[in-house]
Amino acid sequence: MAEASILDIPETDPFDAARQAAEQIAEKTGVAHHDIALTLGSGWGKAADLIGETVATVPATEIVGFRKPALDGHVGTLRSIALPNGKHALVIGARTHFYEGHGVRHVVHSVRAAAAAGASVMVLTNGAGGIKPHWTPGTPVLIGDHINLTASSPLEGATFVDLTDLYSARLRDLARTVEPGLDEGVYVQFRGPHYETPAEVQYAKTIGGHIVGMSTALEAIAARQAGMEVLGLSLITNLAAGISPTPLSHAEVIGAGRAAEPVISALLAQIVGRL
Ligand code: 8IG
Repeated sequence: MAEASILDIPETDPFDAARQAAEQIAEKTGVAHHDIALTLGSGWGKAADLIGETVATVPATEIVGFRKPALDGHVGTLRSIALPNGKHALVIGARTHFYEGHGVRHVVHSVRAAAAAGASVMVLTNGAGGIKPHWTPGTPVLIGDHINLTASSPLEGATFVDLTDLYSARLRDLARTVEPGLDEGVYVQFRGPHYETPAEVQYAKTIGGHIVGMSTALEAIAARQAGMEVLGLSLITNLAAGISPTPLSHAEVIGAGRAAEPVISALLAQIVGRL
């Protein structure tokens, strides 16, 4: 049985918990203010080693509201990295997925903690399925917009947040100054953890989607609520179900991520250098 967390307590204000987490992050990293934050999903992890000098690494479980990672043997960490341009980046290596069933507060806690730690830019990366057949596994794609099919929201109560330009056009343009050929698509978040049926992928395509995933839309909404500018990047690790004639395999997804990792991590590091 998983341990309860402060975020499970109904009376808890999730923003209070995020502020407490930010204080602990400042204390444990020795860095009072982080300028940007990055969540590194499947395939993107190596970027942390390339963007600058790691000042401190903190096990996420030492910070209020963060959970033990779902996969055994993985230690989720928060890393404070000094960038060559003098800014400080907080790298979140501990993502809680909606499909884990701990509730959406847990899903977005790291984003809120990053905002409370000072970050004004949130870089969200993921591994995802591609609906465009020419996106071969290993292709990085900018997220231009999203469709949230989780039937959930990180916002509680009558909190109306504008999501026009949720995925900052300015930051997408900036990413293209590094890699002019970067393609762009609409990210469709499903709950998972099962992959889609081919019919669901056709549905996602029909409603305007190009990328299918299980993580980023809810986090992006919370980032926007917190006033951050969002840059979203998907690594296409597989063609979505039914787009390719072969069934999806988790091992192949992981393999494609590993193979692409050096290239896309270098790309991300260059982008971060210009943020
Ligand atoms: I990696 O094909 C990865 N994550 N929903 N569908 C969804 N999430 C994914 C997929 C996919 N591949």
